Formats: sequence, structure tokens, C-alpha cells
Amino acid sequence: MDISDLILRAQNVLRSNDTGVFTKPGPRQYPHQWNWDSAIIALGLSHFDLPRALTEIRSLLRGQWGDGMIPHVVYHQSPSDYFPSPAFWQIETNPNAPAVPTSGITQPPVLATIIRKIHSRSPILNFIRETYPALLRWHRWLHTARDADGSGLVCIIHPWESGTDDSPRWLSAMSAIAPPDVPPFQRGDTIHVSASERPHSADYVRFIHLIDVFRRNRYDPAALLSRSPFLVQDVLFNSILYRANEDLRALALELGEPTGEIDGWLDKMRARFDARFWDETHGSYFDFDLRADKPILVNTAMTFAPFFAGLPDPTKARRLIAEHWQNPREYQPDKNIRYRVTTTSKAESAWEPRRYWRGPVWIIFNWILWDGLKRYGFDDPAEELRRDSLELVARSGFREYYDPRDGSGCGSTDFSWSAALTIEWLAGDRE
Ligand code: 9WN
Repeated sequence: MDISDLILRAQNVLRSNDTGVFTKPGPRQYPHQWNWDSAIIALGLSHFDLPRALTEIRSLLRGQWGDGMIPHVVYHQSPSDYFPSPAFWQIETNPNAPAVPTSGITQPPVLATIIRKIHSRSPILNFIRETYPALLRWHRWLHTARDADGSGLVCIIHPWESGTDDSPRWLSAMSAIAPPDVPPFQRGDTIHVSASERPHSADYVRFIHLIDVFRRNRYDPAALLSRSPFLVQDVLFNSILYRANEDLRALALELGEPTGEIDGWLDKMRARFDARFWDETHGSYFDFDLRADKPILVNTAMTFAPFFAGLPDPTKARRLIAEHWQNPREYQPDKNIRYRVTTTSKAESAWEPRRYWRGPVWIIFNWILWDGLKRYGFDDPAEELRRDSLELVARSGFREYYDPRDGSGCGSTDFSWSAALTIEWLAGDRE
């Protein structure tokens, strides 16, 4: 593999998706600014254009709502053929909506972690001073507007908030929703990508139904907690938030800001995390469906996400690796599956190797897991993820996701965070 050439190609993807104000996740499929994509993109940009990386974050923060929420999409430029359009969200019904058009839901809060990572290589103390209040307000919003049961763990109200939109772990909660009156709409996500790689229409109808419920409730957080038909505590989202709280705390210390509030969030989350998510019988972490009041016993690679937060104790960590990571029926590659890590276990009935979050390899998740495994000193599994990810981008280009059987690319081409994380990994080789 020619490292310099791969870095150059990755930089070109970020440059070509750059609108000047924000970077599109994918050139045609995703023409607006997405929350967690932008954070990851900034990480990649920071290696070769730090000012542009900081602009990326500032642009995202322009979408912050008055109550602190950082939305999942900011529509700096429209129109486009992406659905839902800004008009569909009707966020102006909420007094906290910002001036720039946005969606009305959020996404996994990786931003504090990314800012700390950038700062650890290229000190940006003034930028941290500038953005810390916005980060703190977002985390505070998550810990209030999204703490449905007072446990300190937060919930999501839409599969899009999970970032793993059509993961089979949402199937039971989604099938319990019978959308009676979905407003008229035209899907835009199958214009540029084959429908066979996108969510099934039964799920998509429910995605839209949920938005309709939210807009009819004017995005009032208390109303959404009590009325959203989808209300789930997500292992991945909570792991990312826990880690982001640790990183926010580190930033607070550098600024000389008090940390008591953040310490409180961390203590509460740590005290409740395993009791809520760990299943001793299966040796797995499972999401929890608050509407059905039961765990969601679906085997996906999100069971490994708590490594990112440093939350599994050594016994649980060993079980996750021995019983799942190395299990040939679940995540261990075999004669059919060549690449790590399939986002859904091969053993799941909903497993589909080319459909969105139903099985393909995603570079973002490989990176989150790589970081978590390194944290535990599981260097060999971490290296497998890094090696496979780099092999995938080198052979199939910077795609949105990959078929774990042969490594062929799926979804959007020229995908920004696949490029950004390639730069991040390879920069480590050069340092
Ligand atoms: C809906 C932009 C986003 C990612 C998500 C991914 C996908 C959107 C879509 O694309 O979701 O938010 O239209 O499918 O699932 O993680 O942030 O790349």
C-alpha cells in the first residue's frame, strides 16, 4: 500500500466534498452537514488544514438550538434532492430553533472527544475556550431533555439519532409502531444508491411517521419523551456520551472551569450502565426499549461499543472478546466473511451483508472500536480492525460501507468520514 498516495486521495475526497462552509458526508447522497460526520471530518482535516477543521466545527455549532441541542443535520444550503428537506421538519414551530434551518433531532455526541483529540496534537486552547460553553450546553441538554427515567442514561427518540439507522436492534420497537397517517413524501435516498443497500420501506415509513409526531408536538422535549412511540436507551449512544463527558471534563480542567456537574453525569452513568445494559447470560451489552420496558436481545457489534467508554470491567471485557469477537458463528471472519467487523452478527436472522446497518463494515464503527480496544490493551483485535479498514479503502475506495464477504463498496462513493479516518490512522504511522 502506498501510504502517501492513499493520504493524498483521502485529502482529495475531503477537498472535493468541501462547500467552503461545511463538508458534505457524500457528494450526492448527503449534500448537507451532518453532526457526527462533521466531527470526524474535522479530525481528518486537522492533519492538513487546521483552520478549515475549526471552521467545520464552528459551522456545525451554528445549528445549535437555544436549549442546547446540536441537531443531526444543518441545512446551510438548500434546495437539494435530499429528503427530508428543511421545510419538512417545520422546526420554526419551536421557539428554540436556530436561524439556520436544521433537523429536529440529534446524533451521537462525539464532538468533545474529537476536539480533545485534535488539541492533544495541535494545541487549540483559544478554540476550546470559544466552543466549551456550546459543548457543555449540549451535554446538559442530553442529560436533562433525554434522561427519561432519571437514571443518568440518555435515550433516543428516532433511529436516525443512533447513527446506525436501520440496525436490526430497532426492528421490534419499529414494528410496534403502526403509522396510521404518514404525510405524503418521496424518498430521496434511493436516487443515488441502490434500494437494495438502503433501509426497507416498512422502516422508512416509520422514520417519517416519527418526524411527523415530533413536528406535531413542536419538538417540545417533555412532550417528545412522553409521546414518542420510539424511546430507547442505546448502548452505542451512551458509550459515546460517557466518553465525551470524560473528554469534556479534561477540557474543563484545562480551562480552569468547574467539573462538578460533569463528574455528576459520569458517576451516575457509571453506576447504572451495567445494570441497564449488561446481560450476564449472553455475556453481551443490549439496548433497552423503554416503551416495551425490556432489553432488545439482538446481537450486533454495538455490544463492543462500551470499550470506547472504558466501561466493561476486565471479566466482561474478556467475555466480549472470547465469546463474541472470536466466535466463528458471530464476528470471527471465516471462509465467507473476510473483513472485520460486521455491524450485525452473522447469526442474526436480520443479517444482510450489503444493506446499510444490517451487516456491512463501516469505517466509523471500526475506528470507534479500534480506539476502545486499544484503551483495553487488546492490541491484536485493534490491529485487525485498522488493517482491514485500510485494506478496504485502498482496494474499493472511500465508500460509505463495505460488503464484509468480498470487500466491495456499498452506499455513497467518496465518503468523507472514511477518508478522514484513513488520514487519522495513517498520520499515526508517520508520527
Ligand atoms: C440519516 C450521513 C448520515 C450518517 C448516519 C447514516 C446516514 C442518514 C440517511 O447518513 O443517515 O441521518 O439519510 O441515511 O446512517 O450515521 O451520519 O453520513
